[in-house]
Amino acid sequence: MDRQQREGKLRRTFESLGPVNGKLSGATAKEELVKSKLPNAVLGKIWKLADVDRDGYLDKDEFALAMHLINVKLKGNEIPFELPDHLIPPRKKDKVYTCFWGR
Ligand SMILES: [Ca+2]
Repeated sequence: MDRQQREGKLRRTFESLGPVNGKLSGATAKEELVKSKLPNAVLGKIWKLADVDRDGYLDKDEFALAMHLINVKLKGNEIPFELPDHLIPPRKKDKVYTCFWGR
């Protein structure tokens, strides 16, 4: 699959889960995440990294990020402890910044 096909598939998956106001609730997103068969502890970690703005919902960017992190793990690589800069959705950068300062 090339990049465009991957993004198309991701978008269809996201839409098929029935986002409300462009966001998936934690419970809805979890249904998709558990399909990866990764342990809950790992999924929890993925969730924390993917919900960049910590609002308890995954929008399309965050969902894409969660799926990416799942792939990283499924390929046998470790999930980063903190999100590397290049993985942060551009539209979320200011929010991440706020989170870091708010710790
Ligand atoms: Ca979020």
